[in-house]
This record gives sequence, structure tokens and C-alpha cells, in this order.
Amino acid sequence: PVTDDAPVTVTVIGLGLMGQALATAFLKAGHPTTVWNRTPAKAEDLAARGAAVAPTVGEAVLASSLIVVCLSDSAAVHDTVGPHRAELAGRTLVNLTSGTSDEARETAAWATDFAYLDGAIMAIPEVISRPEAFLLFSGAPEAFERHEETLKTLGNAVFFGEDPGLASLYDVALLGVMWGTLNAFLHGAALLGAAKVDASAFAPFANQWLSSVTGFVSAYAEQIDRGAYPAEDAALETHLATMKYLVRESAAAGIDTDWPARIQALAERAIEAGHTGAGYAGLIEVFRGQA
Ligand code: FVH
Repeated sequence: PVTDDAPVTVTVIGLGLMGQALATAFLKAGHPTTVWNRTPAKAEDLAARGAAVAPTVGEAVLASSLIVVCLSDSAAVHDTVGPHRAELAGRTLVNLTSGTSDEARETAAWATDFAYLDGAIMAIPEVISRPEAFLLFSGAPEAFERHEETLKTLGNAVFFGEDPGLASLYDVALLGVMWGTLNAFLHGAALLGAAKVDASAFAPFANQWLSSVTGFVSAYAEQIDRGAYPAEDAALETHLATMKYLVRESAAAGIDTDWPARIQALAERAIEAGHTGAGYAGLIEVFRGQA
């Protein structure tokens, strides 16, 4: 039971790299913390630091009012907590396992006798509970309100509302931003590397340029929402001409041309579909499958 005085009791199911960091953060914040892991040896360090180790998943669930699950994937979650619906009754299950929005909605539909929050962690284990960590949640509003302070132990907590799929959808979209950005950096590092420039010499310029690109994101978001993509900075044709240099430079350096060729192909498709004269945000029509 949660009272104004007693710290919330927390169970962490799954002690992989992330689960260990989550349990550590709850322990440090003074929450009585129970842990369970399929491979019991991974609980030993946490036990030495004060965690209670439950011998079964059912006992782990019964030990706390807030149950946090962080496993490899949704199938593992269903295998592990699926048989323990009765023990979960009246408690809150927070699922921090990565998955799709449909998987989150399916799990929420299964969670009828207890409150369910689906979550996504936008941090690596060592950043958990530091100010730069942020976590996304969606699902039962009253459960988020009730456990917001405890969840903030892990990092900043953002709630997207009742649709349990939204946190996962934001998660994959944000991971796409990360992979696209990192791929572009790695391609650039390979290109300059072919000219004997170290990646660490390129990195400060990449970082400075990324802060300008952040500004483009905000401006283009406003255009996308308005449905109009005026070329306020540069037209798509101007971008396309320069994209061809990136392809030619890559070929000349003997590095992979697939990445820049894909970038070029996206701009060509937008222009062929009639978006000549549009700004870069006009590419949204290609990503929407409408060009
Ligand atoms: N690590 C990270 O930086 C990212 C940050 C963003 C979010 N992810 C997601 O967190 C989930 C767990 O990731 P992880 O890094 O902790 O993963 P592992 O270290 O590989 O640990 C996996 C745990 O899952 C247990 N497990 C797997 N399958 C089963 C199963 N069928 N039944 C019970 N437990 C299972 C595994 O147990 P064991 O192998 O130790 O016995 C680990 O506890 C993940 O969704 C990331 O995308 C992390």
C-alpha cells in the first residue's frame, strides 16, 4: 500500500544491463526493492546492496505495489508475467521493455485487473537517474499520477496520455532519428577518413552543425503541420545538386555510396512528384508514401 509516509515498494523483473541500473536507482532513492531474474546470479550484487531477491516471479509481484518489467522483448514479458495476472491484481505494472505500439496495446488489453503503463527509456544504463535521462509513458493516467514521483527516480518522466501505444511509437521514431544521425556521422567520418582526417577532428564540426540542424527541425515541423513547404532557406533542387557531390565524393574515395545514393533518390522522387520549388520539408510526402 502507498501512504504519504512510506516509500513506494518496487519490484524489478529483469536484471539485464538496464534492469540492474533501474533496480540500483530505486535502491539508492530508498525504495524497498525486490528483484527477480531468470538467471539468479545477476541478482547477487543487488542483494549485497540491499535488494530482496524473490525466488519466483509470483513472489516478486506480491512483494510490491509498483512492478517494473524490463526484459529483452514483448514475448519474454508475456512468458514471464503472463501467468501472474492474479498476483498483479490491484497493483501497477510498468513495462519498460522495448516493443511496437501494437504490442503495447495488446499488453494493455490483457491488463484488466491492474493498472498498466507502457514505457520507453531514452537513456543508456549509466545515465539512469541522471538529469539527461528521460522516459516516456502512456496508458492509465491515474497510475502515472500515482507513481510519477517514484518513476522520476529513473529520469525525467513524460506522459503521453491514455493510448498505451504512444510511448512505444515515440520511442521508435526517436531511435530512427538517432540511427539516421549516427549513420550520417559515420559516413562522413569514413569520407574524411579516406583523406586521413581523424574522426575526432571531424566530430566537433559535426556537433556544431547538428545544433544548426536542430533549428531546422523546429522550423520544418511547423511547415509540416501547416501542410505547406515554402523554400525559405534552400529549394529541394539546390539540395539535390549538392547531394550528387556527396555521392561522387564517396565513389571517388572508394567508400560506400548506398547511403548518399538513398538520400539523393528521396529528393529525386519528391521532385518527380511535383515538389519542385519546395523546401526540404517537402520530402515528408515521400516518407508518407505519397510521392
Ligand atoms: N541497454 C540499453 O541501453 C537500452 C536502452 C533503451 C531501452 N532498452 C531496452 O531495455 C530492455 C532490456 O535491455 P537490456 O539492455 O537490459 O538487455 P539485456 O542485458 O540483454 O537483458 C535482457 C533481460 O531479459 C531477460 N530475458 C530475456 N528473455 C527472457 C525470457 N524468455 N524469460 C525471462 N527473462 C528473459 C534476461 O534474463 P537472463 O538472460 O539474464 O536470464 C535479462 O534479464 C530491452 O527491451 C531494450 O530494448 C535498453
